[in-house]
Amino acid sequence: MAKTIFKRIIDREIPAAIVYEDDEVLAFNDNNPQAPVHVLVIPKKELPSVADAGDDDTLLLGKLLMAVRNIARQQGLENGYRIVINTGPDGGQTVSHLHLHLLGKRPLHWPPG
Ligand code: DGP
Repeated sequence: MAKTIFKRIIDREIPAAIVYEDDEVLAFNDNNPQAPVHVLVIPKKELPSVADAGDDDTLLLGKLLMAVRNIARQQGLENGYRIVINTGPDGGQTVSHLHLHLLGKRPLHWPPG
């Protein structure tokens, strides 16, 4: 199966503006930002979506959320932010590698479209 664009970023085959990295998590700026801060936080593990997560991914999912918290602090989002996980076609997911959107530095409307 062909690599996703995010796997290619993990493998450093294409560039990205990386803001955080550890053994299991990578975070980089979205290339089509919807807010002044728009970071994508992904597992290095090739997990297509939350819908594909298994019980053995519980700790990883927690690490992704804690990475978002730390990056939000690093990015100065004291006034709040939004975390979005688009999942599947109806969820608007376009890249089949789990990713958390971290959006901030502007007021965000609700409900989303
Ligand atoms: P989603 O619709 O939830 O699957 O969001 C995918 C996001 O990925 C979208 O906001 C644009 C971003 N994106 C797609 N390709 C690239 C890329 O090559 N580099 C970066 N930095 N972001 C990408």
